[in-house]
Amino acid sequence: MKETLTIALSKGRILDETLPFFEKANILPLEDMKKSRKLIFDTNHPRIKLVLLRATDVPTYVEHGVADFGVTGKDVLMEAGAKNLYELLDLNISKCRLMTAGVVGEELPNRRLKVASKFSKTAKSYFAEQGIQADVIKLYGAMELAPIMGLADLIVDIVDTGNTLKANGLEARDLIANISTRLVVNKAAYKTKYEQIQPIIEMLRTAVQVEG
Ligand code: PRT
Ligand code: MG
Repeated sequence: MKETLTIALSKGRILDETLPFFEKANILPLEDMKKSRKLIFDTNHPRIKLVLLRATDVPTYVEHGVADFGVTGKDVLMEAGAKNLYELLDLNISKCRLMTAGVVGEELPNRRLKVASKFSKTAKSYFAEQGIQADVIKLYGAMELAPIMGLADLIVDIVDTGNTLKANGLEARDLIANISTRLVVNKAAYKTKYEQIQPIIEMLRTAVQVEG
């Protein structure tokens, strides 16, 4: 018997680029996901449902197998450290960079560094790999404030144009990772529902824009 497959999408900025992407792959929600207040959507495929989650919750739903697939940023996946899923495709959308940043022209102090970030686990392992002693302070937003207010010497944040950093007197320093949106699948579902899952992967694969 064929089962329903559930794909968890990330709300917000990623959704804006995910919807045209899914359209190209011919997976179409039956309602406007950006206007509706619903969280579960039927699609033009009777056995494919879409659910709308906060980006950081997508790995959790996929790891627990309540969503078969998930679409979220590499930054979110790195921070979640999720092990019960496979990363299948780079959708090549919502591209940005995860970087360290500090106050323009300011040298780093000669002591253990203070680093503020929403990506606290990623930041910790990055500085450990670099052999740099650092205490990481977890924040939930407005990271740009931390160096200005003296809470931290550096932040770890997402940079696209660099305008946000610049507007706050900060500059990007080191690249931690290039980020884009990924398609992930629950490990068990990948095995048990393989025949149903494979055609969906193919539909999405054909929609991936390869940049020349
Ligand atoms: O905002 P909220 O806390 O509710 O959720 P969220 O931040 O998780 O969601 P959302 O909708 O902001 O989407 C975030 C995801 O989009 C990230 O996980 C990335 O994978 C991806 N992405 C791509 C970005 C950016 N580009 C981006 N520029 N996420 C955030 N930014 C922010 C960044 O945090 C900084 O404030 O934009 C600012 C930097 O942009 P520039 O152009 O000024 O450098
Ligand atoms: Mg945001």
